[in-house]
Amino acid sequence: MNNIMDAPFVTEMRRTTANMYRLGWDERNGGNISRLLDENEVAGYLDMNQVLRELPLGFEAKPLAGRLFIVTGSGKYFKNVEDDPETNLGVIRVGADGRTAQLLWGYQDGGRPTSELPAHLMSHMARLGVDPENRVVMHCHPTHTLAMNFVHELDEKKLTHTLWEMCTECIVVFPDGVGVLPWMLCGTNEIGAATAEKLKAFRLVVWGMHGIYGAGKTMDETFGLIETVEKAAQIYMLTAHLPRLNTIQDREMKELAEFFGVNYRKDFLNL
Ligand code: 2HA
Ligand code: ZN
Repeated sequence: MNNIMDAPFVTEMRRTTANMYRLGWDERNGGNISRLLDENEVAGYLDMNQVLRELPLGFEAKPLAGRLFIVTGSGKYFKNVEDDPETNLGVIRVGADGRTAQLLWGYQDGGRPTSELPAHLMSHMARLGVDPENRVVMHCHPTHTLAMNFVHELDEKKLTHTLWEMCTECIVVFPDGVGVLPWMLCGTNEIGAATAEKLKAFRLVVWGMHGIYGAGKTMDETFGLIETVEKAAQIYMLTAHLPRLNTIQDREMKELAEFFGVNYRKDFLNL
């Protein structure tokens, strides 16, 4: 058996959480990541018959029965993942009944998966329905995106439009736009279901006055989506209080989307 510390999926989680921590997106225990693992990625690193613990999910995820995920731990700090992945991360398999998580590795201090596991697993189910290649769900608290939530209308069309206006490439990176949920209690099945519903139409969902969710095929795609929103929000926050002399026009955004061949939310432009 190979050492799981050398597994690419562990290295990727260590690097990504460290990167997000240093960007200031994941203070204290803020943020969580889950990545769906293919069985052949895990084979060779883990004995699939050795279940360390069984944890109740508190909801049903039957379509994910048997699927494997690497997930950040509840209450754990992104700051600490790099140095101690075995305490701060876990590999779980969804049980045959869809109601339990079987721990195969990690959470070695007796911990459990993120409190946002309902939002993560429901989001995986929703995204897989739209894109069978979706693998990653990521949540964090990026500073400027959050700041923008307090001074900009939390309306999907208006928020997406403002973000698209802030960087030339935004409409190309997230042509599907950004979904928005109002402030809701986090860690619940309700916010999980609401997030998953939004992720059927968007790969990005803002949780009003809390943070953001991203979903994608790879860690890079998902990180890149959130990074691009955060960059646009930063430009917005640097300029919102100043007179606006120039702006990218809607016809120019249309030109960009058409040139790069992306399927964009035409109803989010005012043409
Ligand atoms: O896990 O970010 O939304 C910490 C959070 C909850
Ligand atoms: Zn959060």
